[in-house]
Amino acid sequence: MERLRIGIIGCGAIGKDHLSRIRNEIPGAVVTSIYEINSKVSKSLEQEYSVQAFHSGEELIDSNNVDAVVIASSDETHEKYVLKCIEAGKHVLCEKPLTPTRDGSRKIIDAEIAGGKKLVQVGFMRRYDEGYKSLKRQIDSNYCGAPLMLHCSHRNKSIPGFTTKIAIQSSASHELDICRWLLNDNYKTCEVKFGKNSRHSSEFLHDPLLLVLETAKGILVDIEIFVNCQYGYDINCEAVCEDGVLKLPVPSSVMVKHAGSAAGIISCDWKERFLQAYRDEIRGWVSSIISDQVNGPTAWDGYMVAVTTEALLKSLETGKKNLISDFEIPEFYR
Ligand code: ISE
Repeated sequence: MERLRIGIIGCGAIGKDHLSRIRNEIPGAVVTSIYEINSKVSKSLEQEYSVQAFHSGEELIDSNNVDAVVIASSDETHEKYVLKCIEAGKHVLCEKPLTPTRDGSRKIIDAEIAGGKKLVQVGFMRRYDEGYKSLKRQIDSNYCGAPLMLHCSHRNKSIPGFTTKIAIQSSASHELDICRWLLNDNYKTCEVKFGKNSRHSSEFLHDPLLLVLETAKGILVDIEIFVNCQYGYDINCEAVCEDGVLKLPVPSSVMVKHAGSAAGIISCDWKERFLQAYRDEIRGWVSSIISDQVNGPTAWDGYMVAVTTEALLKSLETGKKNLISDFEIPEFYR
């Protein structure tokens, strides 16, 4: 194969970043095709990047000029496009969450298993972040003893229009995946708690939320989701272990001492905070396809997050702690 020919479905937000990233930073790949529902955006990208703009995601997937597909369209469209890629036998990198529902992700893993070949990678890019990678190395080394608890917080400056359900399906999906990966464990129970709402929340949004989960090994994980925290994009993770504590490194910035204050800068943009992770994710995905493999987070990982999300949404409805089942990994994904 000369250069891997990639088609991107959904070029509104992160999809457009993937487009310029592949063009400027990945010599082994080229974006040949896009499908973007907004025709104005589609037209301008077609010209700017000299790509072919399709009228539907399905046509793009079927095109002979596309070897592999990136899906960055709205969450509820992921299922149909991923299933179509599996049917077409094409590798696909699907943004998180794999699907907003458990059933949708189940259909994907069933289809992938039936097809007999791993083709799906899920865009849980934090697994490529240097900070999370070194945190995992420390946990795995057992230097501080076994992990007992994880305290996490996920704060966005402000996301207009978010509901509690979307905050759990979209924002929390990163946390659910990364904690499971860090601990090499599955969740057994989960609960959603909320108390006083921020004055910046709306009638459809409890903000902040607290998710409390227990893993099969008995490790407690608490996750604060605060989507209108006002001050920046702030991601924290602390592992409390038997003999010490491990903290996710925060991105460093210049300390500015001026006019009676000393302050560092905190980014407000999640794409910027995880820039290196996104780069390495795309690079890793492209090179794994060249060797016809999936080395990153699989459809099974996406399914595990969807299962947990559904259990959290049930807890939100009932106010009770919920049991999580179905975490026996099929042989195909081992
Ligand atoms: C968004 O989709 C992301 O991926 C961000 O990392 C997350 O912080 C944000 O809450 C999501 O909506």
